[in-house]
Amino acid sequence: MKRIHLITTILSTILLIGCHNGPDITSIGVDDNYSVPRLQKLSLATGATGDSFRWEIISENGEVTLLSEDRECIFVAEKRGNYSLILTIEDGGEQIIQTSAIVVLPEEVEYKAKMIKVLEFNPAPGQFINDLPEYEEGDTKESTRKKTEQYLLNGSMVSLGSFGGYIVVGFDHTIINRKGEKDFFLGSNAFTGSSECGIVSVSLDRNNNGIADDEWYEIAGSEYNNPETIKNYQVTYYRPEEGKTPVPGGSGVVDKEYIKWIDNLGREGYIEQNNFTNHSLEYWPQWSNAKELTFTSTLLPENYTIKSNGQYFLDKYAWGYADNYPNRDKENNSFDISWAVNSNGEKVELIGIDFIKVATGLLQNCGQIGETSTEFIGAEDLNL
Ligand SMILES: [Ca+2]
Ligand SMILES: [Ca+2]
Ligand SMILES: [Ca+2]
Repeated sequence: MKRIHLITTILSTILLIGCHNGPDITSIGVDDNYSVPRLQKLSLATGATGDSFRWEIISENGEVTLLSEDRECIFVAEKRGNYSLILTIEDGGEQIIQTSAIVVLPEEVEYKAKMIKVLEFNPAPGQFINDLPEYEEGDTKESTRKKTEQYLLNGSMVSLGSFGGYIVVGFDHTIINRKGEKDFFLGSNAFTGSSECGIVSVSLDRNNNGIADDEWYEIAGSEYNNPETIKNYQVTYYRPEEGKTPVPGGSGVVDKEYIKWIDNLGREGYIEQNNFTNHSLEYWPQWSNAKELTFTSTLLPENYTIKSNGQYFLDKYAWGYADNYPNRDKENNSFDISWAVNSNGEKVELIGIDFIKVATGLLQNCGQIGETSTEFIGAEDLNL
């Protein structure tokens, strides 16, 4: 049936090209032939006028997939082979059908399943900032980004600091969204009682410029519709004055009024400073001259309880967060691209993704163990 559809389509194309009453087909802007390596994107757009657009791809075995109903279309294939791309334009009752042949080639250099780059490292203040990665005199934002990348490529961990601090990572190929399957894995240092949940977002490099300047889609995890979850939550942190007088707190808390923050709901508070672990006592990113730092993300409800022995227990959320389950639990650290939603909370079906962002999703102090911060140890494509 699908093959018959293809033949019919090709016949209609020939018929329509022979027809001179329809829209101006010279402005379609789509070629007859393309070739592209597998897991690399082909970005197409038509300049033709029309009331509606429909881009469909037909694989060698006749499987038809709708790619787009806009002027633009992104095609990326997991497997090498021959594909037919059908663009159908309706304009004032007329129909144009353009068929392109796409040859998908094997890659020249074998792809890596693991992330290969850090595009951005922008942590919020926290006890492991300046330690993970380690700050050295003269470091800048850019040298810190490179250092962060090196840490992760060597299998070391980095810390995103308090609420909103984030990292953006990329790959040497597009991660395909396999239907009904999880697509990528994120590593962390979570263990039972130490779930420091990070909000995960994904992005497709639609303009194909290698930069994460495209729309972000949040992975709508188990708490996305929890009424206590706050979307578009914004916090500004204020750099502590040099030589500030500490205000001692409880056990292990050196300064309970260390780094002031104000949120977009009119609330304020402090990140406490502690001496529980052998970390730098500087919480502010030392490579930054900024007097204040503002972060926006989704805020999850506080997840700690205090046990009878006084220890803080940071309970896990069900699914869909980074730094939530121990790394050995591969299933619960794996994410389906189809969980992504747009800024209106509507589900989106992405063909694949190029960038992953992880941001600390909690804002809380936990006594002697200090503020909650998401840690990150790399990302991996599960479909390669
Ligand atoms: Ca999937
Ligand atoms: Ca881009
Ligand atoms: Ca952690």
